[in-house]
Amino acid sequence: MSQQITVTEHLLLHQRKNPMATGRFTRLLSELILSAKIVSREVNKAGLVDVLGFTGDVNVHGEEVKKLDEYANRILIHRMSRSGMLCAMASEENADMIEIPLGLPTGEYVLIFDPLDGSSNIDVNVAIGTIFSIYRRKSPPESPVTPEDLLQKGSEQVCAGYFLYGSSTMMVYTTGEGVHGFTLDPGVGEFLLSHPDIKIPEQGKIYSVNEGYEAYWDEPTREVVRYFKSTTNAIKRPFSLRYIGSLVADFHRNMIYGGIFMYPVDNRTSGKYRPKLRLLCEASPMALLAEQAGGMATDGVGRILDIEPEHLHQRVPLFVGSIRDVEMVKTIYERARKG
Ligand code: P6P
Repeated sequence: MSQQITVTEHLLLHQRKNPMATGRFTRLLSELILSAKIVSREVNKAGLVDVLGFTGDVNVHGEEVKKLDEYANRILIHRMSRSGMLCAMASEENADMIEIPLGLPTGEYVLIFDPLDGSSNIDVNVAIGTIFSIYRRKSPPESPVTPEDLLQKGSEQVCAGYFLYGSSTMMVYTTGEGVHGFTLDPGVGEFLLSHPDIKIPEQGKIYSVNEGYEAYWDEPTREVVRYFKSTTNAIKRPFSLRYIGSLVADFHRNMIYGGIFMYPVDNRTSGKYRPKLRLLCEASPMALLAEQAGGMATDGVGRILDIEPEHLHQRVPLFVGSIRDVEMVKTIYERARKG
């Protein structure tokens, strides 16, 4: 019989190995897992109940909020507020920091999340996901939470991961000791260890970028993408293009198969070159996972995990995946900067 290890058992194992780890962190992740199970249940029947479609509201980024987005956000805020482990939260769907309601117990952690990333795919049954990032607060306990508690660089994360609502529901996470994947067994309602110690192949064969925006890219970005389509690249043949339009799904594929996911700056919305993906709730957690799995993540210049956030919804360019491919991207941009 295969060794069925649940996330909780895996966490306890981690806790025993890391004397600094406390049961409080395990409790925090257990609450997050319960939230994801509730979201997964709704995502898996989205086609059956009136959860589809737009709420008519827009989020802080001016994007239409679909009911499932809103539902997932509400579930996470409600449950995690009651975990007793957090002093504050931030969500991709909320403009400002989310405080823990008065009267509820608080703790030393900060949770930042994208409740349902890839939501534009909800109505067409394409895999979507929840991305999470956990920090320790910087300010003294019992004192008011400060912006610095949330605006921490990615290398300060104590945990990062995602839930992928696809052909099966998966949880992939790291606490700095490798990356481990669990698959939900709906029969018993447990996430069971299915992908221990995930490692991204050093050299990929897949590139993932929205080629439809080529007209809006700067020349160095066009050169980067040409590299992956050429016959003179590291594998001496064009990479395969795979683009789902759901970061968690594209990223997860590259974690398993290898490859590079790219979201460069483009000038399609304002005439100025701007990034789209958010640093705190998308790029930083994915960057920690990638590095822990032997990969790399850059904004085209430096390490994503070294970026000091200036505001909650800061956006960055993201190139993440197989280390050789990401290093080539940095080389091409550096060559362009030197002229
Ligand atoms: P585009 C989803 O909205 C998201 O934030 C990521 O999940 C995804 O990788 C990206 O945007 C897709 O953006 O502009 O290609 O549709």
